[in-house]
Amino acid sequence: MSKHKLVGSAIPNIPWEERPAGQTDPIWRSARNPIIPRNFIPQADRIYNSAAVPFKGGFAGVFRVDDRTKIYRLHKGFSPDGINWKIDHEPMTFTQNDPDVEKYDSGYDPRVLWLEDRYYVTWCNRFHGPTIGIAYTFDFQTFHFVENAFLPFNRNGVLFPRKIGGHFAMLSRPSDNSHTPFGDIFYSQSPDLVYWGAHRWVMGPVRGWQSTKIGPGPIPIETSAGWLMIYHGVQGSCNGFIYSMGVALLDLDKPWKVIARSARYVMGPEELYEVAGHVPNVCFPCAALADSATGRISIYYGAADTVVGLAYTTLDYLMDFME
Ligand code: BMA
Repeated sequence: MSKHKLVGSAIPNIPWEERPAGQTDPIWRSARNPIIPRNFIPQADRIYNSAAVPFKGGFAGVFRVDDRTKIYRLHKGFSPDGINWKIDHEPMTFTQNDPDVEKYDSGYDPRVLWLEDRYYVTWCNRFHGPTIGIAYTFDFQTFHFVENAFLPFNRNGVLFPRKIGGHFAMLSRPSDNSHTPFGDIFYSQSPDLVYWGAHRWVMGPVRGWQSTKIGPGPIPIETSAGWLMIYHGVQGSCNGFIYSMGVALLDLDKPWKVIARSARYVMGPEELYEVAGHVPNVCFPCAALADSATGRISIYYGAADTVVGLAYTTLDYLMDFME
């Protein structure tokens, strides 16, 4: 019986593996990791920071695929169980009729969610530098481009799964045009997903594993106590950045108010496929499925900018970790 309550739908077929005996960490990895290897589809150089959502009794996903020109694009995929995927060999396309907005030709780090009456995809889009693209779909076949949410430069645009105070709501991480050596999480709201404002500061780096920059990860998970935000925290080293996962609890009505935050990382790069690859030492979470019936949470994360991993936890483990 879980102590804390998830708000939202039950996902009876959520991917799940029991916590290994003797495990003391709040999150444990799938024994089948990496669930998507780097060369899973032809011409892929690597497949990593990717997102999944329940769809038609199974799951749909949007995957970051860097091809053998080393250009990153989004590909859709489908799975009956969230673990075994079929990923389209061709990149996704978006309707986009305004000639004054750059047409989608590449993108990365997608997030995907169900909001009110349709699915939305947000991702890091090209518009004179990185910013947040927004598109919607009803069927995961046709994707309608809405707008770029912000001026460049911004990354990690993460929508909330319902309106807050009557507005669409988004977390993001303003950045620079390169491997940004700074970064705080901000909150913004919009009446229509086109015009964004009323920006609020949520939280910034803290000494240790999250001392260089932080960024929102999966779609925030609604609980009776607040929004559960899984995020990434970055620490610099003489050999580059180290990306770990953290967790925080945000106020339900004013999500820029942080109720609790983990002092330690909940999961850091440790396994070989996380510490070795195209970019070593990266665990980059982009999606979480949460089953309100059991409190189970399954997290999809990119490992070493090379492969996709799956990890498991429960609402209680994460809440206890912060308390
Ligand atoms: C960030 C993004 C992510 C990537 C991470 C680690 O700036 O580019 O896509 O996973 O760096 O390289």
